[in-house]
Amino acid sequence: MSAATSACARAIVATKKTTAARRAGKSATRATPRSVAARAGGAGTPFTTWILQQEMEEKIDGELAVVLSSIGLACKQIASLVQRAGLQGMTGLAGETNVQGEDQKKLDVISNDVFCDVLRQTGRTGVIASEEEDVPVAVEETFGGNYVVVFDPLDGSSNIDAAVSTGSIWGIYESDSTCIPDFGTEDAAKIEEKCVMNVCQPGNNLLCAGYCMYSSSTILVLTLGEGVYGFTLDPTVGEFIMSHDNIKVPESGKIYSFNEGNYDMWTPGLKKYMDSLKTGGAEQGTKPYSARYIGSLVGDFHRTILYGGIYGYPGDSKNPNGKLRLLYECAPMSFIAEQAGGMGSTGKERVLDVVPEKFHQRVPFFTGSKKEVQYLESFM
Ligand code: FDP
Repeated sequence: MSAATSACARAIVATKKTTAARRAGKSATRATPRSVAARAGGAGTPFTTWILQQEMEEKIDGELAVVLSSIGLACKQIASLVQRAGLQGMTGLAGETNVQGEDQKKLDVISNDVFCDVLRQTGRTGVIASEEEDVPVAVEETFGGNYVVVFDPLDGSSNIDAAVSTGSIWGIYESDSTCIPDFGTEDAAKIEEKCVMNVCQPGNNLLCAGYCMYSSSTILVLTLGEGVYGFTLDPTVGEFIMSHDNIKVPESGKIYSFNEGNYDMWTPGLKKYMDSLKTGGAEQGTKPYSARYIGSLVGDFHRTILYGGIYGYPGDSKNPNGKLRLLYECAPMSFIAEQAGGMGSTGKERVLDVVPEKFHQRVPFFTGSKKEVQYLESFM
């Protein structure tokens, strides 16, 4: 590790501390003035109004407000593309594979362009990092703010051709000033190194995490570290409207969502856990759990936080770290799950505590109701 890189690494740990302190300070010291309480949004509040309210209440700054509204715009554009995909020849493969060796669908590529374009155009993002890109990219046109945005523009895309639910997932971090690329003096390799350092932050540093589900409704769910809010797209006015005020995941729930086709490759402990669900789980002798698996993380996660239960993508003998990516899938979903009163775990530790070693790192992932995730952990 070069001297500059270690400086970045140290700076990022410092960022983590200041972010946590800021969060703690905010909730400890900020009283809610009466005028703010009167303005505070609930069900029926448009997303753009809600963002402005968060800014007025100093939960976010103006730069982050711009980034959030641009993500809302990207989600609307992708929702529209997903809906018309079958009619406009946007189903099927793009003919390329991404750095992880996965075949890219046409809509993967188009959705990635949509996300990258809106984020660049805000001028408030310093680094953007996508599942579909080999490495994180520095944004040259930054003129304010320097947020780091990690995203999976279209998750669950193997479902697209059958018109089954898909979604976008994102996480937003603060960048550290010592890791901001200098286009005037630094070469491409140095800039790339700084971008990777900026992106490889633990989920504990997340300022915002969210997803948008493209299904029978288009639903955008996010957290800024103080509760979880859901907004449903009203197609008649083209605006997300708050439909889920302060989502809380039930403490337990008898639904499990795993790709059980991998059973034979699982560890004996995990197999034992899975078998136990069929005879009542923690309360043996009671009714068996129900299996629900779409194979689209956003859809499966959304159902899990609303109905309770557990979603899991474990490691197995072929892929010890499972399939899901830490930075733009597991960490954002864990932040949301925790903010809703649930958990996000690798089976052995809290996902938000995992410090990424590389950009496309995978981790085993279990999330949902607290009691269900704790019960799973007791087998691991
Ligand atoms: P996809 O490959 O279709 O993009 O993250 C990838 C993901 O979907 C998740 O959305 C989904 O939960 C999982 O993979 C499904 O994987 P399996 O087909 O192995 O179950």
